[in-house]
Amino acid sequence: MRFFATRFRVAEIQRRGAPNQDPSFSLNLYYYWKPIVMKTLNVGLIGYGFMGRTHSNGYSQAPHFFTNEYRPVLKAVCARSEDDMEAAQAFADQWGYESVETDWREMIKRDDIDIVDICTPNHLHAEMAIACAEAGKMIVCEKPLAMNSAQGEEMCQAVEKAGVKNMVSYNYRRIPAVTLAKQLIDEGRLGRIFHYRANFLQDWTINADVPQGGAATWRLDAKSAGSGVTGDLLAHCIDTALWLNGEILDVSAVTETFIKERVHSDTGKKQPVTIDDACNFFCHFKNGSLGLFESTRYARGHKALYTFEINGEHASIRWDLHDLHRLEYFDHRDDSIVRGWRNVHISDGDMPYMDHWWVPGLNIGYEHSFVHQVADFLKSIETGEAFHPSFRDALETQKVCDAVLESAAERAWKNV
Ligand code: NAI
Ligand code: SOE
Repeated sequence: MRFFATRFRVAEIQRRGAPNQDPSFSLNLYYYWKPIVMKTLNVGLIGYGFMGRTHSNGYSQAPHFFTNEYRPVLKAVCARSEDDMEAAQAFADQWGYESVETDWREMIKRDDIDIVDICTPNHLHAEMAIACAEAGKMIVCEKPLAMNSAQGEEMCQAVEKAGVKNMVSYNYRRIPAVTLAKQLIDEGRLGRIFHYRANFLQDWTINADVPQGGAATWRLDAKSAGSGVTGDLLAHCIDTALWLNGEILDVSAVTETFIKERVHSDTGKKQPVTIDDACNFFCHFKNGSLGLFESTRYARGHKALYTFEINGEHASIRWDLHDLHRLEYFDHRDDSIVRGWRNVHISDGDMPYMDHWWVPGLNIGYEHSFVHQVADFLKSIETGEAFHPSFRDALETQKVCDAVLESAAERAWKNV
């Protein structure tokens, strides 16, 4: 335990400038300091690839910007085996991990590990998470939760039986503009919702020479990924949709695998491709609205175009990951001559998370969603409140993914 100083901004000035002042002239400079007791929580990371980096950055940055009783300590990072020990050590040196393990089973036995963070390919999530729950560790798990919902259910039961805190990294919820969309919907500004439209478009698998399987392209092999764009990309859209617009009742989907055979990295031979390259689906939400979702890795020119639009009786909102600090908003109740779509720049101190960052007008980006995720997780440990999305929440997304894949396979509507 040690004492740390934390900063508090003088409430009114922190948000929109001093009272009775032009809100565009915001100072955001006034702090006072208050000592609080800090406790440490030791993190053990499995998987030091793309997500291993974003999560490590989240743990490092969160205590700089958010006040929590708990401070994460980067205790251990785990290699796949002795073979990649050197790479894991280099990662540990770069990100400040205190130690390196070569077997995740050994790492989770350690008494000095409190949180295990699973950033490995999808087929490893269940085995690792269930073992962590049995070892009494808190768990951060990357999305999608599991390979399918039966496996996801086992994971939920394991964490619930062990009573361990758990979260799934659906980080897009924690981009301030997306969090603001949630706030606007919950305030009833949109009124009755009629349409939810989302897509996630990429183009990195168009080349038929891209192999499947192996360390770099495990996403193209259903054995390690579970599915293609459905679990990899649409899972994000579904998580956001369930959060913003509620339960999905049924789905009608179509999938396509454009390139039927690819060389497998493990065998060096051409093998049938087992994943969906593209997936479109319609759905009914419980609130009566209709949903339309599209995802592909064959949309030339799009690298990670995640967009959604929601149309309500009174207002509509629209968001685009490529312009993530903006939320577009149209309010039918504005009958002035300058009515129209507003393009709201999410940077002011009274917008979600933004009072923790720089000064009004200055953007934050993708990496900050992971910082927010860590900060909110630590806060939920401190307060004892539930964290969302938990494994149980992520299981709902998994069930929709399963129904989508079944619907496409059977060319029929499927209940979730
Ligand atoms: P990656 O391929 O960059 O990294 C995977 C890591 O897992 C590598 O360090 C590899 O060495 C390690 N690994 C593989 N087998 C292992 C084993 N048996 N024991 C220990 N380590 C092992 O993959 P990436 O992109 O980081 O994806 C990891 C997970 O994160 C996936 O579930 C993926 O769906 C998810 N993801 C989520 C994103 C998000 O937006 N929240 C973005 C990208 C990925
Ligand atoms: C795939 O390219 C990928 O990295 C997904 O795995 C992520 O979940 C998504 O956020 C971005 O794209």
